[in-house]
Amino acid sequence: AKEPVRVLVTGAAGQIGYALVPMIARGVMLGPDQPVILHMLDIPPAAEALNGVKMELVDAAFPLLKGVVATTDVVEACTGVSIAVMVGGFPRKEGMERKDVMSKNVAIYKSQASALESYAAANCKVLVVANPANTNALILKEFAPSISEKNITCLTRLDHNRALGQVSERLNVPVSDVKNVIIWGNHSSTQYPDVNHATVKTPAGEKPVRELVANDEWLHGEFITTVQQRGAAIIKARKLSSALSAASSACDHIRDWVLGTPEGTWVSMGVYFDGSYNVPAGLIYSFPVTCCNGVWTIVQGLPIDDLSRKKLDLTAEELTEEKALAYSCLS
Ligand code: NAX
Repeated sequence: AKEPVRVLVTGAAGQIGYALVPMIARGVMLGPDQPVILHMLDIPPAAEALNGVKMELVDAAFPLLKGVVATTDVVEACTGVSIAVMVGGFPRKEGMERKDVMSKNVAIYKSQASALESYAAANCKVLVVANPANTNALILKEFAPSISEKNITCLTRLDHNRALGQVSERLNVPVSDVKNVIIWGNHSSTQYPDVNHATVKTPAGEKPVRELVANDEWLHGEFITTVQQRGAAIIKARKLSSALSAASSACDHIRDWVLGTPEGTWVSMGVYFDGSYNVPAGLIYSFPVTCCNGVWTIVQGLPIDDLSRKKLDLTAEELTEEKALAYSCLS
């Protein structure tokens, strides 16, 4: 039998946490034969709610779940974890300045970076979900210099999955037959959902999405804005932000990273990179990646047309500006 893997979820008493921890305990993230020990961190005001989640995990009697640590102590939470899913953060509240929200999150990610660096297992893989996800991940990277930068990522898989879902609905094909969309850039409304290389499995082989949709107006307009603004649409409908889809996508992100992407398929991940596609280095930016043996690699050499180029640059500019704002909060 496999040794249990310790998985940290921060913000575990929140909405996404509540959807995510049962998925992890069921094997959705690391596979149906991988036992897990869940480490759940939240802040003192949420301690009682966190304990309630722990009680429910016990009550659900998940066969793969070999232990639960529910704590408000960052050191205890980080100790020995091989996977860290960072969902906890400070949300933007009405009337708050961007700089104030950024400054709260910078402080959180700076201190949690240090705890992970000192107490997590060697080679711990980190996924930042909490917004601003790319910049929180960048701060975490800066303050955990001994964690390989290849091991610090942020979630854009939800946006990726939303793009697959929109193509599937439009063409009335199963979502599992659609692949290789790309989310470029920031997990924000400047992200660029790109279908130029996406395909659909048909009885006659794989066909480009562009050819099957055959409607550039939709692809350049409504498709992009629907994906970019899907988060807001969910809030409007549910009066709460996306949680089950965020949790499911976080599992997809870690599963594909650890267990590998299928041959011929890529996924989107926010990663720290080397200036691929002429995007300025020094950012956490979402790219198409393939994963093998626990290592992601950016898919290289995809042709980028003029329209796409502008969109890749626009979202990079926003990230550069966010980075400057985050750094200004450090002084
Ligand atoms: P909730 O407010 O329901 O939960 C957040 C939890 O984090 C709370 O329980 C809070 O007490 C806890 N928390 C706050 N500060 C903490 C700290 N320093 N250490 C540990 N825990 C802390 O938010 P939820 O809906 O679960 O969303 C969580 C985060 O995900 C938000 O930042 C949200 O913006 C972000 N999202 C990111 C997405 C992505 O695709 N990257 C999509 C979904 C989501 O909007």
